[in-house]
Amino acid sequence: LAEIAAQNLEKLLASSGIAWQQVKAYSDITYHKGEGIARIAFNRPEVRNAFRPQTIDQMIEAFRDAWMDGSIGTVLLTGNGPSPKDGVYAFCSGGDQRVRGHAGYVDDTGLARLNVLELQRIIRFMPKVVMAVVPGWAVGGGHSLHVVCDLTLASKEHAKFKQTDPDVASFDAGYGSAYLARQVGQKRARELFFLGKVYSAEEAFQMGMVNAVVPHDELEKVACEWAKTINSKSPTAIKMLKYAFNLIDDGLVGQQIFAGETTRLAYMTDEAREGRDAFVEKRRPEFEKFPRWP
Ligand code: S0N
Repeated sequence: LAEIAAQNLEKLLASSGIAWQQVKAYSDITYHKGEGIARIAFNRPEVRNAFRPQTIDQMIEAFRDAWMDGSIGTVLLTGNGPSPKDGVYAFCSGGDQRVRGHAGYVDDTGLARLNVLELQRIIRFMPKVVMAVVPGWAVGGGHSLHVVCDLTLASKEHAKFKQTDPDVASFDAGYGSAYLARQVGQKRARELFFLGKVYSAEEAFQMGMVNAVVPHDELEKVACEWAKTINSKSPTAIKMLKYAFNLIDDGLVGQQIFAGETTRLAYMTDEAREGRDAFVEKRRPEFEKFPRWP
């Protein structure tokens, strides 16, 4: 099975047309970079790419690396596959129910965790575009991850969207539900969670939670084309737009992030240099030299 999974991955990576370089070998994910794009993928296709605490720890490490790497403009979040057992594709089927304890998902040390929420915040707050590339099932916490991504591309033939949270007595009461309602409207979001129906890529597109439906064999290629287009644009403009889109839903944290970046831009002005230099040189700052822009 491991050999089949490895062959599937090789085929998948080749289909993008990018000469990917593996960044680091992990047990539960794969992480590659190429041409300004980071590709981070769940790699447990035999369980529909369900995540356990270490899966998310590895994701967080990869995402933080992509965040800090100035050569990376766009991150693709996807799920490797298909399953070597039955040929079914998955983006992610949410928390691994086999390691769920009384207070979260239990890691190797016995600690119960909900660290997927930290991953959601990284996707939301990082200054780069994160695109969910959905080749198959996006379910439960996996569905919420696609919701929190900036963009979603879905396989025409195999992508399926479903919210099972209430079936297993868990609930993402943050971005997974409330922000989903921003995307698809209150009635549709409530339907998704209250009924737990399965939606095709086309239905998800019609609802407004998928940007494009792509023939399965072209999914990785199209995702990389979109990423290259995004990467060709002004990084500052893209970053500020992402934070502007986030701001209204993220309250004071959204304001803090947007404002922090305006501070960075202000630091780059002569006016800010004058403030710093005057302090260091123990003199009065000559702010009168600078215009009050209308
Ligand atoms: C994905 C589904 C619909 C696919 O159905 P299909 O194709 O019929 O496959 P199956 O035969 O069901 O599955 C194949 C094998 O994969 C295993 N498997 C699938 N999903 C999981 C999973 N999530 N955990 C563990 N194993 C999984 C199957 O058991 C099967 O294995 P074998 O071959 O050994 O029999 C279907 O599989 C499905 O419905 N899966 C479960 C989806 C689900 O309920 N996920 C959990 C939902 N909840 C969360 O994700 C919560 C996330 C979270 O952490 C959180 C976040 C914010 C706030 C709170 C929480 C919180 O947890 O409380």
